[in-house]
Amino acid sequence: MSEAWWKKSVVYQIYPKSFHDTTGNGTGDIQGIISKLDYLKKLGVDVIWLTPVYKSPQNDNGYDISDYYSIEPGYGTMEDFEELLEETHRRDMKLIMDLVINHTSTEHEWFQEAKKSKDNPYRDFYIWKDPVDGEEPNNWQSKFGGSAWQYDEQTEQYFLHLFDRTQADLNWENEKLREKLFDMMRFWAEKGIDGFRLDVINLISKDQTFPNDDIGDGRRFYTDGPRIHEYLNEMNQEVFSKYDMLTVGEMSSTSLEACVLYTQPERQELSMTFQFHHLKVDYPHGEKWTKAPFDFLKLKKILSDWQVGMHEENGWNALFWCNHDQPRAVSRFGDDTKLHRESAKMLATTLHMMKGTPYIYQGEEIGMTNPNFTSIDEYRDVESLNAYKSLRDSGKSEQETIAILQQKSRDNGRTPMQWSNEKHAGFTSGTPWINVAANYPEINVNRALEDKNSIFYHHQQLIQLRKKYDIITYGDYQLLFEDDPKIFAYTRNWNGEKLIVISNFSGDNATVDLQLDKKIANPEILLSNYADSPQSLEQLSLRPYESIVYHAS
Ligand code: TEU
Repeated sequence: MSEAWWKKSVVYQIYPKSFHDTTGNGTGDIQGIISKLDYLKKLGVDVIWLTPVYKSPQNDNGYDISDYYSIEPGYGTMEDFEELLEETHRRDMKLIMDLVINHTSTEHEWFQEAKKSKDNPYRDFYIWKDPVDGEEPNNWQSKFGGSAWQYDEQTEQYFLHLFDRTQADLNWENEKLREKLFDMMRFWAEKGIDGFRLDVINLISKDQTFPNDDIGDGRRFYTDGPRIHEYLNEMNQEVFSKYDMLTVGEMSSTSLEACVLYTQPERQELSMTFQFHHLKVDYPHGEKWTKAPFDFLKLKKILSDWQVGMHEENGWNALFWCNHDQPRAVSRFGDDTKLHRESAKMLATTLHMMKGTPYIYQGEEIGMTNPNFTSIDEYRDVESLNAYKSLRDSGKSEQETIAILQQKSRDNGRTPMQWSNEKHAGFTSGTPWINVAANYPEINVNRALEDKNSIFYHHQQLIQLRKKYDIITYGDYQLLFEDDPKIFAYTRNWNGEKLIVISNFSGDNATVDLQLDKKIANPEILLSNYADSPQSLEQLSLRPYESIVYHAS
């Protein structure tokens, strides 16, 4: 097996529902993805991550799977999927599937069986508890709001759902269930896919005493839970180790210590992990549903702690600003109006020059922005609709509530891909399932491809640099100017080479002196987002969102 090819890869995430529609029904499909593979090849990405395309009632856009072995008809057929896999491989790219095995849809046949009676053979595939004093078994909260328990009238027990009430948590303590899941994973591996993105995989092992949480919402009793490393190691032995795979775990509310353990190669668990702490720097006191600026010093500290911590312990980070659960990075950390191009490029550079495997979320490569929907009727996401209701119930005005959703809703990242300036941005000939952002005449793929200074070509260059300079993959990481309120700067060192990455995260000028510590002789500029960036590191003056990569050896 080849040595960790995924360390040198860049991954592109596709949210099929919003990527490209070829049937005119308003939702994207697999043929739509196939028709854009040449575009992805041109960008230069190595791997495609497909968010769930399995059969699903779509209450959570496919994260509620009702059949792991078939393709959601709205997206196409198994033949379409096989064609996609083949066409991806033909272009020397790889494909990883999203796998949701913390829970299934309540429409899954296992659940349909399980709810029939307490002695049904599938009952124990899920987590059922008796009421306590006529109420929920404990106070654990669903991540989408409300109790994590749903009462079943017929069998007079509650079942656990950490997400929507139609997403029932699986009982990983049950060995038979684990075997079934590993069988299913081998089915996809045998088809020739190149890996898995494992949805909220660090939540699968729950504290079996299911205690009440006096100080929180219950997450400390199932996050990185008691048997998690054992389960992942078993999954690795049963599935991953038999193939040459990229496996990335989505880790909810995890810790650096846990992610080191998940990714150290000798432990044989996963290739890499997503952590989310850097995307909570605009959640004051941990509260997501409030409008707030982001804390820049905290952002630098979190990303840097993970860079250093994973490097020192030989773990591996997945690097990302965006995904289908997050607002658009350029709207969140940059400037999505006047300095759109500069700030989008700056964000990309800052992330892609770090140690780890970078992920680009569809549309990020052209600087897609939040859509700023003005009415609740434009929102689709179950989490946003729940939040809207509870914010309004708590007394917030309509206007305040919409302002919060405009900043925080997951729908910000789910608007249709902007391909052209045609109607609906060339996404569909029908009516899109969610509105297209109004700025598509300016921000679209066609325009980006025609402009050699576009955000698209900047991403292309970043990917090419990764291929050319091993230091990007292997170098260490050191943060500079930790307390500077505008500058994010770091160095990477490897084999006598040095990279210096310096980014102005503000819309003002900013000055730093990189020669303060030691002289760096004749650095060359590998990449910048301004045409004429300064060569000298002494008294470096950066323009708004200017971002430069220097290389010295
Ligand atoms: O998300 C897990 C998760 O915990 C979040 O990122 C979630 O969106 C956030 O907590 C809400 O505030 C994964 C998927 O990426 C997401 O789309 C699914 O809805 C979720 O799991 C359930 O499967």
